[in-house]
Amino acid sequence: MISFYYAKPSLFSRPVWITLLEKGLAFDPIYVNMGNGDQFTPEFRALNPFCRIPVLVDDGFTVTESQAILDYLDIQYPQPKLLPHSAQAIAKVRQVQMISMNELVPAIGECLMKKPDQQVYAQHRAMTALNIFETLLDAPYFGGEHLSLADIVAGSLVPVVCDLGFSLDQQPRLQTWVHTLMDRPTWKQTQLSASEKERFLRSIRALSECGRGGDASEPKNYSTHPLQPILPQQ
Ligand SMILES: N[C@@H](CCC(=O)N[C@@H](CS)C(=O)NCC(=O)O)C(=O)O
Repeated sequence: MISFYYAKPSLFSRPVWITLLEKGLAFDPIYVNMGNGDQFTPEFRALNPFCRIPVLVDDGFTVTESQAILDYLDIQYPQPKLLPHSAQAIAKVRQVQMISMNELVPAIGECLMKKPDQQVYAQHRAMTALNIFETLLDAPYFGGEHLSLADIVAGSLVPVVCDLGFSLDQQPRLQTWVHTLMDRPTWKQTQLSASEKERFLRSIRALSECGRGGDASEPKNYSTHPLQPILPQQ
């Protein structure tokens, strides 16, 4: 049996969640309430000493790091295959995954935190990623006819970028692609509700105002943090 340790919202958990659903796998979702500090318990630390989600445990085998989990799932459970075979196609999927994780995730974080000195670079970073995606897209998906890990990873982030006020008017193919993904049952099932989204944004704003956040390596203990009640609950 697969155990999936996740949170909602979590930009890193959602691609794993979508992948489990796209493959039709049975799994046990274990919610890690980061507002309560669940990630710091000895039990969770034993799974991931970095105290981060997502974590996947499959029949006693533990994998951390979202992108490693995606590779594991696609090789261990190849139906439907989400990684292509040719060198060029794999390079393209990886390029989209890496740009998503290395450029879009920090850009989203910087835009959310609204630190004045970071805004111009964050916006430039996000726009550059969107423009590259527009040129790489081979409709309907990055890999043409078939959904791939590129769509799952970028498709968990680009809608967030749109929520932050970025327009896709200059990226028409990407705009159609976002609509195509949002229509898939797996995107609908893993989408934040309006109230979850609002709570998330409030918690980020509050963290920003009290000068915390922005550095995921900073040791935190949310269990004693005064903002804990407004962090998302499940
Ligand atoms: N590189 C990791 C990043 C995971 C990560 O940073 N997860 C965040 C939640 S989205 C986390 O667990 N943070 C714990 C904390 O802030 O205490 C991955 O891709 O899985």
